[in-house]
Amino acid sequence: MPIDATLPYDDSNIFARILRGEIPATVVHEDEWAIAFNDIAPQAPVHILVIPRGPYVSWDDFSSHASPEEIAGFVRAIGQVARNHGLVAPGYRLLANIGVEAGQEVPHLHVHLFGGAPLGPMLV
Ligand code: DGP
Repeated sequence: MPIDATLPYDDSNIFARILRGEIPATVVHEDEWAIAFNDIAPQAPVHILVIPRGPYVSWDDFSSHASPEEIAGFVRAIGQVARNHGLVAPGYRLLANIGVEAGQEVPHLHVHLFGGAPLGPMLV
């Protein structure tokens, strides 16, 4: 069920629990500002979710309330993950579902990073 991304942050969500180490995930990157882990249901050979450590539901929330350091750290973490997986030259896709019409399921901002094979055209 897609979430209403305008609701306040709920720290019982699954990614908050991964951040706190309460449930396992295959973490591929972590730093002061972000962590990245493999998606539980990969849709490409590489399918990684990159999330800010801070409690943000949506891009609106993050871009309005995160500090410049958090924003830079999150953006840099995405780039670092792509480099670490050898995706800079072949290329990769970033996608963020925000809110109901995009089908966002987890109410903690996350960017999907897809790669490792030709991905075909974006359908939407
Ligand atoms: P979205 O629809 O953009 O909110 O994507 C949520 C993604 O989160 C979806 O691709 C599946 C993934 N996911 C959901 N639950 C878990 C989990 O417990 N662990 C991991 N690693 N990924 C999860």
